[in-house]
Amino acid sequence: MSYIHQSDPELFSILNREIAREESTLELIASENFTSPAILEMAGGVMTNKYAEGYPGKRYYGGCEFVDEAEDLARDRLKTLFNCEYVNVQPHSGSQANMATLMTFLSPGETVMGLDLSHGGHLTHGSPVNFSGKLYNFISYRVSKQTGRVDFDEVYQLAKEHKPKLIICGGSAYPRFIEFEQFKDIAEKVGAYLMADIAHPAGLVAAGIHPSPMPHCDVVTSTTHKTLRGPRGGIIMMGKDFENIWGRVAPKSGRTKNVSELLDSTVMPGIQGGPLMHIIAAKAIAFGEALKPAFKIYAKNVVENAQYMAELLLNLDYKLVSDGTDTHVILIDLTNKNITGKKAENALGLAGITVNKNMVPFDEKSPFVTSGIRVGTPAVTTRGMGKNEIEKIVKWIDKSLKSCEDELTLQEIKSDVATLCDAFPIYPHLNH
Ligand code: DSN
Repeated sequence: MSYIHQSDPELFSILNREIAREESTLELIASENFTSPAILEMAGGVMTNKYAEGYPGKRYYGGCEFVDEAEDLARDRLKTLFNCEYVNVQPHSGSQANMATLMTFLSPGETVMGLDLSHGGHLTHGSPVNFSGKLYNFISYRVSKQTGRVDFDEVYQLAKEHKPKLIICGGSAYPRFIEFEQFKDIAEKVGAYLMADIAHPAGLVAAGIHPSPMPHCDVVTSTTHKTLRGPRGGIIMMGKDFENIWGRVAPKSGRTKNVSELLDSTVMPGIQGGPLMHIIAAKAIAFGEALKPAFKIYAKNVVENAQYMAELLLNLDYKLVSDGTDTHVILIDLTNKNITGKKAENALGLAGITVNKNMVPFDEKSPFVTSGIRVGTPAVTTRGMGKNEIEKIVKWIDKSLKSCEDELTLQEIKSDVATLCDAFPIYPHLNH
């Protein structure tokens, strides 16, 4: 008998409807995934009760001996996973990880470069409605209209002109490998720090399928819940010789700190208080899972599924930004199909296929309408789906978009989707 059922039937019903939704629909949002039952259990466990401001061995509260062990394990595993020497596993989210990093390396008003949100970047890479765009002087670079890939001529021109103190590479809707080496070359030429946000491909990096940022970037941030398949959260990492950049990050006042101490103190007490110890322990489980050989196979399957999906979509005359993908992300420009991203998201939702509308580079529509949708394969691959299922999914996507006004057809597809999903259960132990 569920405790929630007994104490709060209203929330029990909501929870069960969400379980049923996740089980019976196809999750194609590129940033979502399904954690293992072990991660779910830890994230819902008693460590949520513990206050542990500070870091292992240096807390402001008593009773931290066991959460210290969990955080130490998370840190050690993360260092092994990404081959890095500094990690901070406390950021509550990717945005917090980015905020702490920007606040460590920059003073308000300083110049930074990041990929334009409408070209695949992220809110925290300088959007004017976000803290990043409000606190810093962000200069956005874009992708090339011809290739859909970062326009490095433009990046270099802008970097020479604006002399940023830091350049961010990475984003949320960039289907190709992040070109760390090319960014490093430009950052070095203009004397900028290089920060990579690998929130999207982190699991692929961990598995060695995507190049690693560590040899090229001064600092790396990520989330833990996308391709990395952990609980919802953020992390910050630095590679091997990070203390060499100390001196360039001197705080304006206060006692001298090296860059790792500065990053730690920007996370806590700078922007956060008590860490989410249940989530940090769940991150430790996720990093342990990602270190196992099975995770490499999973990550390889994610990319193979995405590349097969891209090939099938191209055969059906869908226009893909950059003409394909190296990763788990496909960005579909629907302009030639005469349907907006908003309408496509709605139609696919009615057919049991969850995606998000997304701006495409040089989009003429607003972010609330958009000309595209972003799809991704991490979640369906976690369910065990492969090429056969990808073929069905692409046919359903195409049929749904062609029948976007025909509710009956969308209902029929939804029922076929549910039948397929039944054969690939996610959490058989959960009631719904
Ligand atoms: N919202 C995330 C995504 O969907 O990619 C990025 O933070």
